[in-house]
Amino acid sequence: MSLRIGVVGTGAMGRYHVERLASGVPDAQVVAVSDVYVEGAKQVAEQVGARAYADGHELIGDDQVQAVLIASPGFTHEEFTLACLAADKPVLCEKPLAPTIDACLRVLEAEAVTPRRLVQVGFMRRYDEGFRALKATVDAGRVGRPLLLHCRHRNADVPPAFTSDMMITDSVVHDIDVTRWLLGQEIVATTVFKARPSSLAPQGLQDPQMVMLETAEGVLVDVESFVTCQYGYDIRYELVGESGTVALGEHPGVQVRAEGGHHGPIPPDYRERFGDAYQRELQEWVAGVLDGQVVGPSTWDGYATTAVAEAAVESQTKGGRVAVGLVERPALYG
Ligand code: ISE
Repeated sequence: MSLRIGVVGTGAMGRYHVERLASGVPDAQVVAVSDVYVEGAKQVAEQVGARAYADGHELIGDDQVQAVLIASPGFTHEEFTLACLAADKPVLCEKPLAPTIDACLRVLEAEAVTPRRLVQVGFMRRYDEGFRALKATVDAGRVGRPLLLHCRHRNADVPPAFTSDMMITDSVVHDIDVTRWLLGQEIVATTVFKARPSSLAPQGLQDPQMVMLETAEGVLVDVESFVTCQYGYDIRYELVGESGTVALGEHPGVQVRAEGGHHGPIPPDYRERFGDAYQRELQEWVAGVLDGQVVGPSTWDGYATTAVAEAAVESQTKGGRVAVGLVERPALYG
């Protein structure tokens, strides 16, 4: 039996997911796509034999659609996720769950009163083999009790409209999610420091920034966000425990020593670096939904991450340490 999926949004991420569903998830069938730019939706629909809609709500209401993937712009996520909940359809929503705490809380409140989870948020790093190995190492106690976590998050470049707050709400959100997932703790405070801006960054972009996170049990986390590093997409982590360290991403791929030098590949962007993770995310989501369960990153994770990101943006604009307060965790989220 295959899962009939509707994809809302056929911009870059929507197309990417449609291609991956069509080529790498045999148990999935994309039966409908939608986009406000309906010509774009029609092109994608033709490639996979799906129906095209201009309105995501019509797609969600289509009886043929059993589950929905939302890849439209972040500010539309709340309304489409709420519509999926009202229609009792499982949904994989690209990050962020929603751009504001209030919007996330509305989704949380709508889902928390239902008997089972329907919403999964697209934090795909949790599906990356390297990140899973990192977590397995920490969980097995091989480096002792975690004390510090160093995260480096560098992009070669960003689109012209990219702003300093988006460095947190679009990029660092992944590191916020990984921190909570890896350590199994909430983040209670954040402070953002600004380095002198790179002369290669667009005028007005505060790049790079250091985002400090403090967890409930006192682990200190530093996230370097550098979105115009020029040389490639570079994600590196090091967790420092009481009796050892565990690192990720220092030397990805094949390393060559030749011609008096030492060379290794650097992926150009996140789609290449996390291609396998996106694929696995889709495969596991489809398998889970067919099995009647949604177990990936939850609405609670989406809410907690946005709450930390909002606090970090406040620290970025006003300066100083900003505490993060969360509502009580509903029973549905364990
Ligand atoms: C992008 O939106 C992503 O989701 C990537 O994973 C992240 O690394 C990048 O910085 C974001 O712009």
